[in-house]
Amino acid sequence: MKKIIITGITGQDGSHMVDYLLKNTKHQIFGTVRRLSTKNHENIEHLKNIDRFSIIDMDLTDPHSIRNIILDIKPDYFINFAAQSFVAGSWKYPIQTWETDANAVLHILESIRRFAPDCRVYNAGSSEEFGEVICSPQSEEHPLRPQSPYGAAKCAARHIVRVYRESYNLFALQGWLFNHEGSRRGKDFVTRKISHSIAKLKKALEIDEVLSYSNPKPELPVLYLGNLDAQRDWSDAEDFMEGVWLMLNNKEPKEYVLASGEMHSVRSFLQESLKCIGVKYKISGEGVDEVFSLEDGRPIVKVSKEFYRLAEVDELCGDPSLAEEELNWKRKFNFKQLVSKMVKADIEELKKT
Ligand code: NAP
Ligand code: F7E
Repeated sequence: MKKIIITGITGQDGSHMVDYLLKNTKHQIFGTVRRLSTKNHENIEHLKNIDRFSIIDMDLTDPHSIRNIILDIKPDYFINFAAQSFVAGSWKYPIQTWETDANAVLHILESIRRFAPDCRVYNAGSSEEFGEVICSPQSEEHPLRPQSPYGAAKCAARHIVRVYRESYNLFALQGWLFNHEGSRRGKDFVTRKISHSIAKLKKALEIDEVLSYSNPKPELPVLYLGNLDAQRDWSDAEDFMEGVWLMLNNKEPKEYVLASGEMHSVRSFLQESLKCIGVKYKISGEGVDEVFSLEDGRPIVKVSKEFYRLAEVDELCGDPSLAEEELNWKRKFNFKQLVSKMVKADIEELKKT
């Protein structure tokens, strides 16, 4: 039985990776969490009392805690999903972003080199490393031109992973993953922010119908968003876990792009979500004055400057053809299926409250 350490299991990818590996391998899995004042274990609640799975403590900002888990467990695989992953937050917390997304990767590599040199290491890379792109779609050959402290930290991690791979012959790699989403996504990220708000709107409209006699009609919850014209290459998070595992079990430590190859705007994600609940709306105004309202005039979506970025990456669109050809990696969900899956999951979640 091999031993796998996965960091960041309270987050989206870490929790899905635990599920994927429990289902598709017989290995022993150790998932790391850090201490928070208030526990946030919703994504791993279902994993209690599973023999092959244990939770261990590790904080990326404490090199001793990284060293100790590697020394104690001597893993065969180390999958590092833990990070300060919110791009917008990386301007507010640049040092913390650098500590967790760049420096911690060096601490991981140093401990792996010394205490578990045969371990296969995956570090989570990002399309944000391509940043201000020079051509589209972006393949593995595209230069690194990050536009945020987050993107720059992921680039630094990429370089140190390569240096350790080449200097010490480690099986260490960092895939380029474009945006991937789902019902375990944090609610600050735009897709989940939308799907959760649309589910809340549906619930409010159901109550509204019961109170149809009330005059004036009650206000509805308003969703505030930033740049509606921003575009991303969005996929389903569960589809990507298989791609990461295929990279880790390849014959050589080669780095691949995982993406859908399609771009969609925040506006189209929003409109597709509204379609899922069958609500009729009209749009007025432009830019920061744009408003989505019901036919009776009540606003449901407004734009706020608060959610605009200091620098936007305009044209991230990945080319997954190398991963499809060489790893035989396939996606199951397209854009419309992803939106519908997320909105449905949030509607179900709200029914429980
Ligand atoms: P996520 O949901 O934000 O999860 C991040 C995880 O990192 C959480 O479990 C968090 O723990 C943990 N973490 C943060 N700071 C830590 C620290 N100092 N010590 C230990 N753990 C810490 O992110 P995700 O979407 O799953 O992404 C996984 C990885 O892929 C990240 O490295 C991200 O940058 C990268 N990535 C994601 C995407 C995407 O579209 N999802 C695309 C490209 C790359 P807490 O719960 O305690 O905060
Ligand atoms: O923003 C626009 C915003 O925060 C997507 C992380 O997983 O993927 C993720 O980073 C777009 C941006 O994700 C709002 O300006 C508009 O253009 O959901 P996001 P992200 O920045 O793409 C990459 C690949 C990672 O590596 C990261 O870890 O949506 N946008 N209005 C908004 N964004 C947010 N958050 N909130 C808004 O209200």
